[in-house]
Amino acid sequence: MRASSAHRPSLAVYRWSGSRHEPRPVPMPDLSAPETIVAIATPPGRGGIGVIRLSGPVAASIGQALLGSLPAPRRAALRPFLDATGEQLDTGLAIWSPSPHSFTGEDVLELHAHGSPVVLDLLVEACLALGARVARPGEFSERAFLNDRMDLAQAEAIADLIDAGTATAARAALRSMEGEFSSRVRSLEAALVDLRIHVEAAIDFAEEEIELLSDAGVSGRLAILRDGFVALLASAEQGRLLQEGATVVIAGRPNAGKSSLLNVLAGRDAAIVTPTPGTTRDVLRERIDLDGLAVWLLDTAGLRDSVDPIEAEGMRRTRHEISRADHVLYIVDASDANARAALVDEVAAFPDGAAVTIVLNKVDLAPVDPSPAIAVSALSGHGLAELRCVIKDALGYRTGEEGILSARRRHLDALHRSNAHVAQAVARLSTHDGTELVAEELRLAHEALGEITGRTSSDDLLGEIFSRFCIGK
Ligand SMILES: Nc1nc2c(ncn2[C@@H]2O[C@H](COP(=O)(O)OP(=O)(O)OP(=O)(O)O)[C@@H](O)[C@H]2O)c(=O)[nH]1
Ligand SMILES: [Mg+2]
Repeated sequence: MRASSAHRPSLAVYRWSGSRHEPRPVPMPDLSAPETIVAIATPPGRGGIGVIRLSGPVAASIGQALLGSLPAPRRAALRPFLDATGEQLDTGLAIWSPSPHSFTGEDVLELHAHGSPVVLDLLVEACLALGARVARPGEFSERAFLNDRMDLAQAEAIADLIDAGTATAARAALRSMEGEFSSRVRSLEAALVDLRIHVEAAIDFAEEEIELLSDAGVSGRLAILRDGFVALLASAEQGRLLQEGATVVIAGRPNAGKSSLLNVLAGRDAAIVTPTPGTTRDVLRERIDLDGLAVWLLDTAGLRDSVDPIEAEGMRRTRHEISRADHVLYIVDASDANARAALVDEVAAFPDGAAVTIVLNKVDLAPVDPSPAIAVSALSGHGLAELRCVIKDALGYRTGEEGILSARRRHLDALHRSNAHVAQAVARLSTHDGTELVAEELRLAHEALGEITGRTSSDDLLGEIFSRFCIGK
């Protein structure tokens, strides 16, 4: 078991005494034991069912008090749910999962009550009165990680599955949650460990150092390792894109057809469309599923010289969104010769590094040579399938790939750092820079990889990761 984060003992623990109206306080037996935590695991609001989750050493005594007796392990049992004084609050299913075969690895009790916020709050209060405390966000998953029930990347994948914006993103998160991403990281780690053993051994036999390294085929194995990094980085980049989604801003002059394009791509009448230039003032967001990738499309106020303060504020917001978008579609009215002529200067005024695709709209009115832009008609639907492909390409999203795994920026960062250390090891080996330096690079590469699964992660990082989970997870 890993060292767990700080645990404060609860002030009083109540154990069901047998009398229906007098909970009897009993001293807490083991102050060093983790606290028992409780949370409502289902979303706020009314629903058919609401689930309470309890985990920790006094979950058993709380269960006995609330249910009269504990059900058989891992079997759903229909029970009356009582409060701390023995009064019945509800009837529902109880599932008792004693340690270590539970989600957290601790004793876990789940109560499936009716989804009434009042009843669920009363049940939580009863658990608090009986010695539990309210769980922090992500604390159940944190305990599962600390108790070796899953590694860090798997725990993160649970949060990603819950947050998934498309079915493809959910499937990718599931694969990572089941450990596919971690096992690919571990196989790179295993190859690194193997190499480290040979390199460290060569240091111990300094006279035969060079022969030992070439006998073990160290440089060939380093090359194979680097291929492994390239392949995993490519998968992880796709996984990150799927997990995070992307933001695409639709910008251009007033009346170019930006709102019409948003509506047709979103498949609903989200934005107001009129023939009057300057219709859109606020930024409007619609989420679309682009072959499995969740994309936020932003419709914006048209850009032009204007002294109207409302329009000026709208344009300020447009520029702000352009500056932080993953991609910009710059819409031009193809039937407006002035707009086409001004295009180059307008795009040149974009912030440095902004990725822009020029989209000539209204080609139903004026057939144009689209090169190097793309020609569409929001009205007739011409060119829209191609536009979707252009957006996917621009975002670097490849469809049709089997086995995409979910991943996060933090994973990519660790992979890049580890890969850079391996590259350094290769360089030092080829220049006979000293086997110690090669060994050190490999050690650093190994350490960076370990951050992904949590083998080498600081408490600060863990706190940061789990605090972003939802309550009850
Ligand atoms: N013929 C034709 N008309 C279009 C097309 N796209 C948009 N329009 C028309 O152009 C006018 C302006 O469309 P909007 O979608 O409101 O344009 P916008 O760029 O959002 O305009 P602002 O919000 O004012 O900046 C409307 O009358 C639309 O019906 C198109 O592809 N072909
Ligand atoms: Mg508009």
